[in-house]
Amino acid sequence: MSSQKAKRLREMLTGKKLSFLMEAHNGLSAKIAEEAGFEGLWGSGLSISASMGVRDNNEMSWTQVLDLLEFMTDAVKIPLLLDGDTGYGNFNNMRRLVQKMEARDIAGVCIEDKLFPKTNSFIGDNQPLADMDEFCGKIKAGKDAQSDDNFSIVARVEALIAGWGLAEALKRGEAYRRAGADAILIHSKMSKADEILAFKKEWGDRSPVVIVPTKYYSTPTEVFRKAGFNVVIWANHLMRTSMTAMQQTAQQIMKEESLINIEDRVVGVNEVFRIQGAKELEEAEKRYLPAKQDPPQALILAAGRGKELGVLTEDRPKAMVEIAGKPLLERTVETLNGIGIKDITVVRGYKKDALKLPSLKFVDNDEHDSTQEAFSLAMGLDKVSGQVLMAYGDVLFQKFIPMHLFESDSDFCIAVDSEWNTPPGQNEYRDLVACDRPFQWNQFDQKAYLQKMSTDLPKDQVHGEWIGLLKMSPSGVSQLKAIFKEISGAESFRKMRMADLFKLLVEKGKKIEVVYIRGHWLDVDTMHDVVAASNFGGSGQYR
Ligand code: SPV
Ligand code: MG
Repeated sequence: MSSQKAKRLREMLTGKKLSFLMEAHNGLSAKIAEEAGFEGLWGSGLSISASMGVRDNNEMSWTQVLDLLEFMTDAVKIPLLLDGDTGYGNFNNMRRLVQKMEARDIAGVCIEDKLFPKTNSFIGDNQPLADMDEFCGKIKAGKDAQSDDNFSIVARVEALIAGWGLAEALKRGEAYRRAGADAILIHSKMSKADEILAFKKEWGDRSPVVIVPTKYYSTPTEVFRKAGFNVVIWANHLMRTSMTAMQQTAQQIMKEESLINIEDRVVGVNEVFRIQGAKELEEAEKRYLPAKQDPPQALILAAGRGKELGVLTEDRPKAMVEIAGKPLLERTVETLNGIGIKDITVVRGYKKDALKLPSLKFVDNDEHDSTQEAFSLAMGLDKVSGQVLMAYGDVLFQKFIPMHLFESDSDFCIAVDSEWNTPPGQNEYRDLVACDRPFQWNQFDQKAYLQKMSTDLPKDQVHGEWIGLLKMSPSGVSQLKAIFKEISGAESFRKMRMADLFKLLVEKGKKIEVVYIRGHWLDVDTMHDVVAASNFGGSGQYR
């Protein structure tokens, strides 16, 4: 296994120019560091523990640290050097740690010569150091466990932190180098760089040297460069800067009970989405998910009065006549909502102000007295797009019927009741239909197509009755709009009924698929129908 990230970290450690590692403690900070231009990350023990709300004393288990590191390395292309504290145990734990890190493409680990559980270098004095030989064994075990030659083990010398002085630091550094460490990290808690500069002077170029100027931050970086250090670690400033920002923001929102003075000072959610890579997912969805179809829309023709209903339609259009306490139109809307159709446009005309229901769109046919259905359909069609279901406003139907229509890929598809004659309909105006084949139980897999629609087809030609539902594909909608444009100037257009329109479509060679049903719908034309409709929706067959 050969890791590009491990190779890159090794190049940074051994290169001639001074390199920088930026602290990161989760996937987000890792991405932010990478975007800022850093070539490598420091998986800081202090920052990771702080961000998790625990102490820098190995309170997080090493596998919890590993899980977090996986998010960090997955988030970026640059290498990560883990602050591995004391190696989470003895030589044996170190071996396992190295193997598990390599499996997650972590480029290297830094271990320090202190005792488990470790204490942060800046807490207290006289911290006990590990036995030098035992620590050398840990380094050797780690080096023997790695499978990629480029995986780096950095040995952190804490002799200066623990107050043992330069000679001890050099002695330990040399022992760790001989044990196989790829670099030495010499750490200091002084506010001046004197100690680490003295170390480097004595150390020379025996092996790469890494420093962490958290305390001697006022030293110009040029000094480190001139002294010949290889890598500088900015060890905790992303975590600390986020603490400053979070403390200020939390306190202000607590005090003001409002976001008004905060919003413009923080990144917008679009910036969050950008750094999360939302755009890539959007593009991948286009490649891998089936193309999304807009949900179908419905167009309900409800401009007419329905004179046959007498007093019931004196103050309201037929679609608002109540069936068992609920307007006809509301029932239709509920059925459509039930199959996911929310975008519903209603063409209204007679007593249009009485036709009110929430979340509907309206088109007004103010010439409803002198026009017929095709005129209303043409008006409504201008306001809809995509797949459209046209329904008469005075028809109740069970939801499986439009569902069947939407299963068809034909541009035009109508529902036809093959039981048109049983029992005899009450209404003299019926859209009777002749198809290229009658309904037959054993022909479910064969499509049927409309040949004729008329109110007065000879009985022996009738295969069923159109129930007032027409599904149009997006192309069907455009075709019909084009036809309306062509005929809209003709006087006959104003009086065109749906049967006339279908006749015209057939004449123009349009194929109109017929889906046969058997009952489960009802049109409300007469008082008798109103009574029958009160029972609609049960399990029986109505018509
Ligand atoms: C860390 O980042 O956790 C370190 C460096 O060990 S420091 O806290 O500066 O000692
Ligand atoms: Mg640390």
